[in-house]
Amino acid sequence: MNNLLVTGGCGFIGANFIRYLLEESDFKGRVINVDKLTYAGNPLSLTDIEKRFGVRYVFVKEDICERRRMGEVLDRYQVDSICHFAAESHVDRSIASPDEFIRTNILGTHTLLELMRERAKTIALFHHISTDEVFGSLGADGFFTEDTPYRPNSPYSASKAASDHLVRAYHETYGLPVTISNCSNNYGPFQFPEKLIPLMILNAREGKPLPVYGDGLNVRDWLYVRDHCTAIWTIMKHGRRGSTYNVGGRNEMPNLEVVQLICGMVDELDDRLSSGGLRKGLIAFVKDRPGHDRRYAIDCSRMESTLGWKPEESFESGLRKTIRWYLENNEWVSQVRSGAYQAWIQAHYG
Ligand code: NAD
Ligand code: TDX
Repeated sequence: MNNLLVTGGCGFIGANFIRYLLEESDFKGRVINVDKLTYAGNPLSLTDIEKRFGVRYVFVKEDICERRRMGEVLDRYQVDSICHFAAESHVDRSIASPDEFIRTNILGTHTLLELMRERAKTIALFHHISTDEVFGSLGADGFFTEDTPYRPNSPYSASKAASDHLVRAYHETYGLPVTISNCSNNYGPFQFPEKLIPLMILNAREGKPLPVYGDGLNVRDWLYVRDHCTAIWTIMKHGRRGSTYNVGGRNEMPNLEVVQLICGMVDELDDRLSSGGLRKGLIAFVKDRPGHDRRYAIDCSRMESTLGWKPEESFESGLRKTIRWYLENNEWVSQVRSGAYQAWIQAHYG
């Protein structure tokens, strides 16, 4: 892997992955980051990387659905491996307007696979980043394994499921060297504050209401983003081509408990509210998300037993690091919350 194309590298996980690759891993090559810079893409997440890593980091603003121009990028930079993050990623947005999810997540992935098929001799790996949401919702017991049948419930998860199927099919039909990972909910630095954890941290800091959907008892498994990055790199290096791997944090928790933990930590790390009250008084139960999956839980024993990977961060330590990061990075926060995000919030929530 000398010239690695990372799609969606200005998003949350992609930016963390590029940082991990260049700053911490044994990767010695060049990263070519292709990102369309939607509302969720923020080059500010990588400005220091651009300065510090010079020729080892290239940024190209491009849409993965643009087949001709993406082909030129692959050829110009002699891309020999691909790690594919680019996607529309927020479930609530997919419910409000699914079109871009179908376009980027399905057609965009298909475009990349076709370009790789044309360059089968030069591109040695396509790693596809997917989600546990493709498996649908669990009851009180059990875990998703790599063999759990797909049963996506939102336009987002249906679009990710379709992309997973395409990647697998291109391996079976054309023999393309692919790997797929399905991971649980990530959290950590650089996450756009529409997702539960950063939204709650920032609202709590600012004394704004903390909107908990439904009864707050929906369960998610939380994976610290750096643990996800080590898992991806391990799969890319050692994963069996044609295989899928479930990646989870072994940190299941109901949403309400997550929000209460955040309230307690923000009370501890930041000044008290001007009213002197505790942040958990800001919790507000709001109308539930349509089709809201009740519980996700990942069995990541394939990662552990065949690749020797396991998550390092506990939820308590990861959450504390994440809260500190959001409290200390005001410039990033104010930039990503301006413009398009605000316009969407206004249009969506009134
Ligand atoms: P994100 O929304 O933060 O970032 C997505 C990035 O993709 C943005 O930088 C955006 O500009 C870019 N992008 C969108 N459309 C594009 C297009 N047409 N062409 C080029 N770039 C485009 O998402 P994330 O949370 O970093 O998620 C990354 C991947 O991981 C996604 O595939 C997502 O489905 C998957 N995933 C995320 C989570 C999570 O908890 N965040 C969990 C499981 C799987
Ligand atoms: O304001 C909120 N209140 C609330 O109760 C928000 C934004 C969310 N929630 C709930 C809904 C979910 O049960 O919190 C849980 C987490 O919600 P999100 O952060 O929107 O994540 P989720 O829908 O679980 O999906 C995430 O994990 C899997 C990512 O957004 C996906 O890209 C990924 O595939």
